[in-house]
Amino acid sequence: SGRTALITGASRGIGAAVAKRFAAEGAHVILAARTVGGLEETDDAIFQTTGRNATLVPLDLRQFDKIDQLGYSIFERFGKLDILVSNAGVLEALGPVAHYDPKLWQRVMDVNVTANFRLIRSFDRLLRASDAGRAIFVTSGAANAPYPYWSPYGASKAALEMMVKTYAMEIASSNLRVNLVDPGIVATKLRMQAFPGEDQTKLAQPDDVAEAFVALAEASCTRHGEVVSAQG
Ligand code: NJP
Repeated sequence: SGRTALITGASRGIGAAVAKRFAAEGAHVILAARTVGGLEETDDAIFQTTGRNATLVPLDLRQFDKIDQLGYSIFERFGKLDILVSNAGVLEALGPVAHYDPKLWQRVMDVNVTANFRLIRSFDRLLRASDAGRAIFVTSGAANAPYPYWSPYGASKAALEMMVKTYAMEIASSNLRVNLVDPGIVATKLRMQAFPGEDQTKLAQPDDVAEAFVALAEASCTRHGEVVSAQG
């Protein structure tokens, strides 16, 4: 409570659920995504339960200089960042590697890998300025097992995991704790894109996986450089 948390991909799905949980725990939440309407929906839900508003940041994470600008504005307003939840991610179309659309490939890499690098680069100092900084990234089982037609997604999450684990080692002596969450299968737009006919009511819902993020953000949490499964 009383902490400031930036959550990317907070316009819907897992990011929206995590933002609501953090706000309910007393954090001031900064919500980033492209879709203004989605950010406003998340903010409305937060206001309903807490009587407080979030800070909304409409932003395309592929515009990397906007990430730097967000870092500057958070520095100017808060002087530090306590919690980063880098949740935004894309799957794009499924298809065989040999025929995959290079534009879509680049989009997946930009959002799932390079934007995360730029977030680390822009927010490292701000997170270390917190007494108990926490950075949480979102990976996938696809980082560790090849699924036919999922190559850019799997490759991007594997790259993300290696980058984040490397970062965790480099900053091990600081107060900042860095981890990844593997959410498992969750009923969201991304999941629906991959499995259009699926009955999403039978799946875990975004609210069900938010607890893992809350646990990793606790000031008492000592986990570092780990991949934590949100569904056990
Ligand atoms: O997906 P979805 P999830 N700039 O599509 C945002 C991982 N995961 O909640 O920009 C800024 O509902 C987008 O916002 P908008 C997955 O890889 C999931 O399932 O408005 N933001 C939206 O808020 C991802 O890392 C499952 O379109 C951008 C959010 O990202 C994380 O969970 C399984 C953006 C995506 O919401 C959340 O995904 C798994 C951009 N350029 C891992 N592009 C699962 N659902 O089963 C996208 O293993 N966003």
